[in-house]
Amino acid sequence: MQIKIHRSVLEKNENQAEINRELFKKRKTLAVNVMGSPGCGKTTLIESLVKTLGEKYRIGVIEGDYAGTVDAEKLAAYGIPVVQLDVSSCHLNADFVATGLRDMPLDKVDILFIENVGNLICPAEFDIGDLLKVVLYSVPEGDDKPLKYPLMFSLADAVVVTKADLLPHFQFDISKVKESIARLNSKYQLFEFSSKDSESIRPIAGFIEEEFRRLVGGSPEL
Ligand SMILES: Nc1nc2c(ncn2[C@@H]2O[C@H](COP(=O)(O)OP(=O)(O)OP(=O)(O)O)[C@@H](O)[C@H]2O)c(=O)[nH]1
Ligand SMILES: [Mg+2]
Repeated sequence: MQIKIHRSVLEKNENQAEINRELFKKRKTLAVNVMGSPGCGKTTLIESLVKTLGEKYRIGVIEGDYAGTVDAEKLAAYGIPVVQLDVSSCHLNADFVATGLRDMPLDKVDILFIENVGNLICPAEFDIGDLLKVVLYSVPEGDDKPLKYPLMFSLADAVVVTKADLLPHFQFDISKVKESIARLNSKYQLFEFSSKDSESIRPIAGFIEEEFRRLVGGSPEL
């Protein structure tokens, strides 16, 4: 009798994700998976973090995009290493990230932001081996999204409510959002961010610094 075993796509992905995670730990690079729907403000937040953390930490970016290099070009303008991945799919996977890492000088990068493809479903299902998951959620999307996309919100280490300057113009109840996420996730932290308020990046940058110390240890090697 012959038994054929097919490994699932997700199992194969898990294995590569663990390899990526070990590499990040070994190189002392905090890999941050930045997820959220299209246009929620992922690139804007990364840009703001590059400006805030860039003097103290060596930052790199992997840009996963379905098409185009607009975001990669915007971030490369800061003189940091940027690798573009043309994903042709609705999410990054661990294999693809591993391919991108071949062009990323990890031993010279303290914090690696990985901008996932804009989507609230698939990126949650495919572990890429990151050490930290930051989920962005913009005010115009409405306050019911944790109920509709629970997996994404259940995995988040931090949820950033973006475009907070638009709160007066939309029906968006922050306390309702907090309650919905708390039912899914007991460890997450919530932040509000607006690109119009330069101070709003500080608590988020502080959180990333704390996680850098906790997860990869020590201080940056600048
Ligand atoms: N009012 C307001 N607009 C914002 C804010 N953050 C981002 N935007 C705008 O929202 C649009 C999308 O921002 P991006 O940062 O490109 O969003 P993204 O999530 O990277 O988009 P994709 O990569 O296409 O999924 C741009 O026009 C930004 O200027 C904010 O805090 N307030
Ligand atoms: Mg973007």
